[in-house]
Amino acid sequence: MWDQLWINARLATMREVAAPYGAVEDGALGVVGGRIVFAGARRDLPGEPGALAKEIHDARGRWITPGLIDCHTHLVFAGNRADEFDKRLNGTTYEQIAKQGGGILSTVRATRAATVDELIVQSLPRLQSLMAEGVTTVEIKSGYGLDLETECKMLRAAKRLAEQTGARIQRTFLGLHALTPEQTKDRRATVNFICGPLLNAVASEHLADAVDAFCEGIAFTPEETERFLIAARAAGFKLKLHADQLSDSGGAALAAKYGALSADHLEYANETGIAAMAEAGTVAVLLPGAFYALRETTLPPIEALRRHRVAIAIASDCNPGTSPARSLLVMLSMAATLFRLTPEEALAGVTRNAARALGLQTEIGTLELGKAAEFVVWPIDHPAELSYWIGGMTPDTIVRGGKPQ
Ligand code: DI6
Ligand code: FE
Repeated sequence: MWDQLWINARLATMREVAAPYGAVEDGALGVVGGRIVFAGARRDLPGEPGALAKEIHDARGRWITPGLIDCHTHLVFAGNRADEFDKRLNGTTYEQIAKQGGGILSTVRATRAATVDELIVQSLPRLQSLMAEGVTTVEIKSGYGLDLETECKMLRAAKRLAEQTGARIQRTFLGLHALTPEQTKDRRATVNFICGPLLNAVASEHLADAVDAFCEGIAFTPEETERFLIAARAAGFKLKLHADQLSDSGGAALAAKYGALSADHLEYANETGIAAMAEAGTVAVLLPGAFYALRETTLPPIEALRRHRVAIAIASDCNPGTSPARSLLVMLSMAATLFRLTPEEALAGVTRNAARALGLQTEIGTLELGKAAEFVVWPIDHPAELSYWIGGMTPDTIVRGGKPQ
């Protein structure tokens, strides 16, 4: 006997098949022990529902999608930068704020001063906002410590958030994010410390699944980034990269060269880098929240990504500076309206392709036999409604670990 059987559902399986959204009308979903044991047409069930499962759930014709995946967030941090937001809108420039010690470094000071419990208390509402919209998997980066103690504290906080909420959380060590004024005095020594003792501490305590770096003119050079990626790959980490966000630094090609799971932002990526990503199977993670908040005018090269058949994912980039976003559904709306993705591309961007951007495509991202039973029942008549409405969509039911929440 199966644990649960969902019937009268319209399944947006998000599998790469001929039907848009991998849709199955009059579908059924069977669950045993938190795994999907059937996902398909009701007529193909191996028996009568009542004889198949202990619990029958009638989806009453509503759409069911895979659990949503936010594959790029910085949601663990202390304090916020609303004051800087206010100053900027009253005429102070980013540069002036940075000179006053603002920007990332003000979040670093607050995060260093916070205990792990305080970090959890402040980060929990941001995670809960995402989860309330059907997000079942969240990637969380470090990067506001810039020292061993605080980087590890952030990653421990992320682990405790997973234990506390039941969310599936992937942790990423963002080892190259920014430098304190002290560290800029000897960049080489700082990068050596990050590529050695700090990376080894994160690896030995199994505090992260992947690493990431901010390869950008205002952050780290391609050479520094490459040294970090080589060291991280040798330590067994999966690789991700903030690439070509504000300028063409060759980040897309660098990510592809080292077989990174994803290259993220990509507003200024060139065609050579995109072709290399296609060759390497590197996913393009687009971050409309940062594009919107920075009032960026250069769109990511969507047509080139389509032409080279690079998988496109969408994420919130939830962070206190360039993307204080707490809604993945609003990101879907922005991906469609600002980046002109189709609603199906946008939904694939937070399901199938987001799973690939985390290296979890065998576990989550589509409604398929053997995958984790993480899915969402929506009060919608068409899957396009998930990017049509500008936020405010509340799921009917969210299933995590096979259990309806
Ligand atoms: N790119 C960004 O836009 C954020 N980090 C990064 O690598 C900025 C984070 C912040 O402003 O706090
Ligand atoms: Fe980011």
